[in-house]
Amino acid sequence: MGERAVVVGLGVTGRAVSRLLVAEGYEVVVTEDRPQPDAAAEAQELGVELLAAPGSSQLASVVQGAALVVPSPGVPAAHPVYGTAAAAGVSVLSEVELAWRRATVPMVAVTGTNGKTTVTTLVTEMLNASGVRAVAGGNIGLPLVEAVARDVDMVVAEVSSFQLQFTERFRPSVAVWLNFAEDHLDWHPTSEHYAAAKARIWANQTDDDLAVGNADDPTVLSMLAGAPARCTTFAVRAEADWRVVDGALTGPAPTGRLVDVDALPRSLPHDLSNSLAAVAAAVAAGADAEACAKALVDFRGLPHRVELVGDAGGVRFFDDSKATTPASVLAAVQGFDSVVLVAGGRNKGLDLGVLRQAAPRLRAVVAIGEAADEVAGAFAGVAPVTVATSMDDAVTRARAAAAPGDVVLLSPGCASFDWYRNYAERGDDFRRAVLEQVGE
Ligand code: UMA
Ligand code: ADP
Repeated sequence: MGERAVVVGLGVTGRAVSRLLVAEGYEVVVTEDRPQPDAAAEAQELGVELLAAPGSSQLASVVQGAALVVPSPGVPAAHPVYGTAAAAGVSVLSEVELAWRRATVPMVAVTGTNGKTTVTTLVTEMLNASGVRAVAGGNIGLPLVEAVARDVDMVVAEVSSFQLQFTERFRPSVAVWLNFAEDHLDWHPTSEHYAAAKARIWANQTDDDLAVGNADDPTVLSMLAGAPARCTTFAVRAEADWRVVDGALTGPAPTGRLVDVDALPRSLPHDLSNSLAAVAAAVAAGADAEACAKALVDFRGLPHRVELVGDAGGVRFFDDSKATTPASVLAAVQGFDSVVLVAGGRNKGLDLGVLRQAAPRLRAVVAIGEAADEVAGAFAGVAPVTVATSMDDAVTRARAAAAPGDVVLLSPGCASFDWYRNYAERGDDFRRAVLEQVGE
């Protein structure tokens, strides 16, 4: 028998890591705190031992003597496995670290509180349009250990704080940190802990690598000052290497003027910020400027991110279900003059009070889910709020409040797990309710 590896969680990551480690000869034990009915059969198929809902002594005995522990991204900092591994002197490594150690091609990595999937997608499209065969992996859906096994020239990795937390040598050639806002306080004990995890994206880089940071964001900028790699900045407001000059996205020489803002399909401040970040990273990774400009002009956005799903009676309906932080809600609301906002869900431990800043653009608010009272509290005295008991009810109430010219925006600022399995299901349900009420 080979060395023992303990994988925590039998989700997308746990399954991919199990397959890799079994193929490499490890004896793999998967612990799963909330086993699904088919977990045992799945474990058998993977060739791993399943430890369902282990108690602390069971956990200690399986971790003791193991070569490594690989937690799934959703396993919070307070989980007993971390203390158990530390006590037993066993290293804890994330899937991102395992993937990095096996990668044979350079990696571009993208982190940030908001915009990761969008920028990862853009960078991948820019590289492919330039003839560099790139694949997007990581938090975007394709596990990174699978992405690095593909026959490509480059891997573009979307990495969350959870995945960066347990890296040791992870060293992307180009590493982008988009922005920082309060998030995931159900996982990280403090905001500082969350920022420190994100900063690990730059920690092991050297002079041969490039760190790309947002000069509009004070947290990112201060961390960039300590990054060991060469640095480049992008910004919409501040001075930066990549910025908007005379109405065009512009890079430092030799790139120069890239594309007119007017030619972009959407140009909210956060769209410009994401576009500049993507082009800065893609050019550094070998993309050509013309292909980058074309990728930006052709980009039609991703589902559930300020996506138009209905238009009737002068009212447009947008699905922004992927907005699970107050910062992303504020970014979306900025794009419209008069909004009926549908917000709420399961709060990730964040201060929803900051949503109040959106009030000047809001006609009304429909609060949903477990956090409905918190949402209502945030807008008390500054915008009319009603509480809905279902998505159908929310759409009915939003339509009643909206006037012609308004936008009804589902931008929850919260996770979806109170009513749904994930944000995509929530967005789909919103679209269904809209189309049922207003017609196709
Ligand atoms: N589990 C335990 N104990 C725990 C916590 C979880 O046993 O304390 C088990 C769960 O019961 C479940 C498994 O672990 O069976 C789930 O693991 P997971 O929640 O880490 O999810 P995966 O299925 O492995 O998916 C993860 C990412 N999930 C999270 O980061 C929470 C996916 O990002 C990612 O696409 C996938 O790996 C492939 O890399 C999703 C996400 O919501 C889309 N990400 C967050 C976001 O985008 O905001 C960060
Ligand atoms: P992530 O992968 O980091 O969750 P996404 O690209 O999926 O990011 O977008 C998530 C949400 O954040 C969407 O609602 C989107 O409109 C919003 N968003 C995207 N980029 C930014 C940004 N730079 N700043 C603030 N919000 C953003």
